[in-house]
Amino acid sequence: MTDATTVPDVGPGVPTVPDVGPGVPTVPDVGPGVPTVTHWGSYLVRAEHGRVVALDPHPGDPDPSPIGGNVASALTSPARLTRPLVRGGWLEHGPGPAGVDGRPRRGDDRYVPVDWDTAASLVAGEIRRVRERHGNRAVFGGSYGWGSAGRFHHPQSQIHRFLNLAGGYTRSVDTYSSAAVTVLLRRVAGGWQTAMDSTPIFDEIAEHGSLVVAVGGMALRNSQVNDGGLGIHSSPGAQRRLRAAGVDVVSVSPLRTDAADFLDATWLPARPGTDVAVLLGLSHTIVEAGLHDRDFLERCCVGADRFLAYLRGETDGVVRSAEWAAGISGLDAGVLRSLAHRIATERTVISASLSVQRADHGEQAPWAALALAAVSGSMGRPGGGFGCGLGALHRNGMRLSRVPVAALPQGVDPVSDFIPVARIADLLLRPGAEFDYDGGRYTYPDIRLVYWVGGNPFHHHQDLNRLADAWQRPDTVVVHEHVANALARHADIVLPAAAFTERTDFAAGREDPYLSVMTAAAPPPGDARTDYDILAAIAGPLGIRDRFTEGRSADEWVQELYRRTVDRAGRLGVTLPDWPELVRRGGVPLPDLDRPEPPYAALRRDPEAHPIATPSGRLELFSETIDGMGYDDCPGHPTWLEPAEWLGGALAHRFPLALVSGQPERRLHSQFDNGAHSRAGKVAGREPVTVHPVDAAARGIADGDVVRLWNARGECLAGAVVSADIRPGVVRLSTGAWYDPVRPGGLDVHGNPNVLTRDHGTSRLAQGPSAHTCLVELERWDGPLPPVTAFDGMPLVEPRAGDAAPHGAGD
Ligand SMILES: Nc1nc2c(c(=O)[nH]1)N[C@H]1C(S)=C(S)[C@@H](COP(=O)(O)OP(=O)(O)OC[C@H]3O[C@@H](n4cnc5c(=O)[nH]c(N)nc54)[C@H](O)[C@@H]3O)O[C@H]1N2
Ligand SMILES: Nc1nc2c(c(=O)[nH]1)N[C@H]1C(S)=C(S)[C@@H](COP(=O)(O)OP(=O)(O)OC[C@H]3O[C@@H](n4cnc5c(=O)[nH]c(N)nc54)[C@H](O)[C@@H]3O)O[C@H]1N2
Ligand SMILES: [Mo]
Repeated sequence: MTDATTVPDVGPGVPTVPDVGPGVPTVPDVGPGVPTVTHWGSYLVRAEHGRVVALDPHPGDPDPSPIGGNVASALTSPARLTRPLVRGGWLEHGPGPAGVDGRPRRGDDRYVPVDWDTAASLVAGEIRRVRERHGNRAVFGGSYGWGSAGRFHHPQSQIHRFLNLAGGYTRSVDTYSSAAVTVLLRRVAGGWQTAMDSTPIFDEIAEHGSLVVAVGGMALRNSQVNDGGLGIHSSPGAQRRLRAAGVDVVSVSPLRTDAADFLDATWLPARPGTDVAVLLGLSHTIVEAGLHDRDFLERCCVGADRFLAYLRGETDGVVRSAEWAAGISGLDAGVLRSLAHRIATERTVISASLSVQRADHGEQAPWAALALAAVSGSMGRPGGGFGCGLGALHRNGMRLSRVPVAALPQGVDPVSDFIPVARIADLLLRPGAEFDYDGGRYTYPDIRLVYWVGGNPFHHHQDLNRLADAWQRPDTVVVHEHVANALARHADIVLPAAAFTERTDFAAGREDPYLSVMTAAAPPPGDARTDYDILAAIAGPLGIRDRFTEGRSADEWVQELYRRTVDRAGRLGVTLPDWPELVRRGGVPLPDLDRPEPPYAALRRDPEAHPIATPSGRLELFSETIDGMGYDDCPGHPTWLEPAEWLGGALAHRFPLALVSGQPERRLHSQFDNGAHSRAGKVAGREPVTVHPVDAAARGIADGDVVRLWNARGECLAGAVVSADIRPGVVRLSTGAWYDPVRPGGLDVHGNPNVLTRDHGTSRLAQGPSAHTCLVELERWDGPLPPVTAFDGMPLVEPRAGDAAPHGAGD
């Protein structure tokens, strides 16, 4: 049964040729298809016999992402969810903690198909039971994750709107991407947006700049991706222009491939986790030579005196010199000294990627980078200054559209409880315990119901074995998913969600400003429905259907949100076509509107007239506010604090390799890992792990071998790629391989790095995730090879001969 509102009505007149404006081919040399937008680019979707068969790149995209090659194969694979499922143990025993009192564990159980009426009334009944017995704060609807592009079908907006109407929920704040730097910048630099608005774009750097120091690199593979949608991939071209203009790039990173080949970057492979020392050493060298920007430090910053005293060792006798930094980072002191001289004498961007703050004391690296930029003389000048995650996503370094695009209103959450996003396992394991966050002290509520739509904690969270234990605690876990991934396999009620190729919507690629329609290309398979239709069905028995839908079908909502977008754009003097015309054209470019002066440039020009949103109105190199919180893991100025695990620490004797687990080249996070393009990158069917030849030889490992990585938290298999493009002593295993343990808590046979990473907040300030602080050991795996079962689909309860169908089953 397919719900009527999700049957695509692409209608006559839907163009297969998007109008992308002058300068690009108007006739695609690909087969017919309907336009869509993903987080990794725009495509034309081709379908045959009601099934998506291919995503062809947007004809105007000069550097299309091959990630689109995952979609068709993944959505038609055996892992695709096509009917509602309920976990056997939950059906048999009812709601309650799993893995105790003879109840099977979540993640180690089988599933029973049910019909939609049964599924919807089970979910509605649980929401009612939990809120009546325990209050709405016992519902966790954090639901962190990327979901898919689309202004209306955005899964987070859908679930948050629904749960707010259902009385509220405990939510999560900040992101896995940037928690530490976001909370820090709010306190010391006027906030994330202010820093982003002050980060020069590549073309300005090409025009005015001469040096980019990219701490954590700016991997081209990461600029394939943009949150919310992407028009065409214009970042690679902009990075090429930067190089052609003669700008030099220095990449401080354990991986050579963290800067594009064509940038010809100088590679400084520091030990992971030592960036703060490197940045302090550079600042000290500049100050010692008297080359620091006294004027900017005095007029536009507060606390420079405290920071400089720390650099000089006036408080503790430790001089943060280039030699000191070299001893910690493994870089050469002479190289650091000459780099410092260039930074102080040339127009420079000091960029901190997001990876360096996804680490123990992750607040310190971006703060030290900001301080170096303030010292350097380039802050607030064209083509220079602080680079907030330059190149980490497609938009970072590109000009963003300022045309406002409407979103689905989420309403207001009547519940005040929240967690910092990466404290999910603590929340479930320690109800009633207190936690610190950004100067406040809060309590974890007792969660009974977890409801997840459009994110994958069994991908994104650290220490998955700990999460899997924590996940047994609630009474009920409800999940909407496309596919039988580890999240679905750890849920009680699994509701099959339509994918973006199966629903109509619109989205805007904000970086190469382009607003596009997303036309449904195929109906959802089997009983799959849009998240909206699923939630509307559950809203019925809860008595909130009318308020949830406001009487609109999905397609009516899409057109309403587009109408609001047209209105908002009109108020800025921008005329957008009406919906039928947008559909006819496929998409429209958005014009570039006037921009205010970058906030740090305005600050430099006149700090009295243009203060930033800090207590002092200035950049804070010493923050009285943070200092006043009294956190020993986040002092009042940028400080080198030894990470809990690093190559210079005691644990390195037992686990001598640093693990970096950054973003995967062949997919977005865990999405479509079962797709063709992602699978083509596996080695012996496992996620590839990059190992330096010296480390491989010492362990008898050859390219292509299956290896085992382990530490005290967990173990996994992976496929060795032996390469000199990595610093010796470091291994790299990207995120996103679907978690596939042989038994609960046991060996993950597929290569998910999060069985190894640590689940600790960056500090009490931001409580961000600290995945990059991780030591491991490695060996060749000579044992029998356990098969990868991650892509096989949901384990179903086999109906025994003579059994009646389970209650409500049948399609
Ligand atoms: N070790 C380590 N871990 C990390 C990181 C790291 O660097 N190292 N990086 C972190 C970062 S930066 C991030 S942002 C997170 C990402 O973590 P997530 O955003 O949670 O990862 P995704 O795999 O994108 O999860 C999205 C899920 O939503 C599902 N989905 C997509 N569209 C829809 C939809 O329309 N409806 C429904 N119901 N479901 C949908 C997909 O199938 C997928 O399972 O990971 C974090 N984890
Ligand atoms: N293809 C693809 N692109 C993506 C994504 C994806 O899933 N796939 N995800 C997107 C998302 S959600 C985000 S938030 C951004 C993330 O953007 P980033 O956080 O910048 O990206 P990462 O890949 O996590 O890390 C970049 C590099 O940092 C290096 N690194 C790790 N630890 C250290 C360290 O201690 N010091 C230094 N100097 N370097 C270190 C690693 O070599 C790694 O390759 O990427 C986005 N881009
Ligand atoms: Mo992210």
